[in-house]
Amino acid sequence: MDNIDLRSDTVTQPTPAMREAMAKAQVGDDVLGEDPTVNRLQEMAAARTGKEAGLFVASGTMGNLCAILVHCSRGDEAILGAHAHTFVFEGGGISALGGIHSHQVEEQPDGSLSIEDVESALRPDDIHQPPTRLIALENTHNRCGGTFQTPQYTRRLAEFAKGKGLVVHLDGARIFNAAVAQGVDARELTAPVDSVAFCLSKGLSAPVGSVLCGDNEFIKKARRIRKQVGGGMRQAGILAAAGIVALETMVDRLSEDHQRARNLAEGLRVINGLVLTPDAPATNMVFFDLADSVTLNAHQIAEKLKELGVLVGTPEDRRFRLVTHYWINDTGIKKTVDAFKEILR
Ligand code: TLP
Repeated sequence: MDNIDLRSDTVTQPTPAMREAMAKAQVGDDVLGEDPTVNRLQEMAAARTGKEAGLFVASGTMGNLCAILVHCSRGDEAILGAHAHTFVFEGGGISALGGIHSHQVEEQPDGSLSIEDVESALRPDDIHQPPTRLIALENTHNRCGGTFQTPQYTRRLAEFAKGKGLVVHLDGARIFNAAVAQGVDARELTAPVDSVAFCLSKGLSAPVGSVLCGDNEFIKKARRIRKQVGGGMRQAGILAAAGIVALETMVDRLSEDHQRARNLAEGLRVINGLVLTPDAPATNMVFFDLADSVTLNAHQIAEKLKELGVLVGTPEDRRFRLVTHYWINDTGIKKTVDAFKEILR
């Protein structure tokens, strides 16, 4: 029996259509800019984000790293959410490789950074302090619960940043989840910012890769940095081909994952011992906690779930994260709820 794997949408396997496109992909040396499939994916990505150009990178982490290294010099300060993926889960790459100082601002419940909080984090023109250069957003916001921010907020924040001479980078790993959940075009969430990195290998199910998008000048510099960090790939069209199928066929269906996440939350909410917030999940992530009355911790419960064929994420000792995606169907949702019921009964 195949496991029901809700640990992340990163576990998604390529679809048969992707495998076919990969097998047939026309390729060339992408370091020389000669891979027609990579070039096509980059053009599509730029069009879908309302940017001049795109750059295919190996991962979301590499996309964020290249972007922030382009925007900031050594000693500059980047304002990041205190729970931002770039701050918590990217190995401190911007500091290790770019000497970039980071300044944390606590997120609002929807994952946004309030403009007031950002304003009070700005550094004065004082030789003792690192100069503020960049604000990074994350949409959807992973650790805030897969929450999304609106086009209106994104525009306001970007206008504020512009007025202060700052740039905005968006970690849009799941930007299409954010767009589909709100019924807006992704461009409305990406056009206001200076750069955006989105992932092909999460809910869109491609096996590898992200695309970093921005203006021509930015992408030219990002290409150089991608090479410096060892991300210049050669016949990468094999991978980009799956990314094209992902963009063409996997975006609109994300609403199915969001519906299943709501169904999953509904099923889990009524189980004694699990504590879910009253709000329905915003996109494809369901976070919840264990009630004090439960003696097992989340890791022990995860082990028992595994024996029943259900894999879940345990970001904290008493906290779970379950992520729906293309390979999770209604039966999987039901089996997951039943497995929790059996363990907690
Ligand atoms: N997130 C992964 C893990 O690293 C936690 C996951 O399972 O959710 N930005 C955001 C918002 C992300 O959630 C992730 C991956 C990344 C960037 C990094 O992407 P990759 O893994 O491609 O480097």
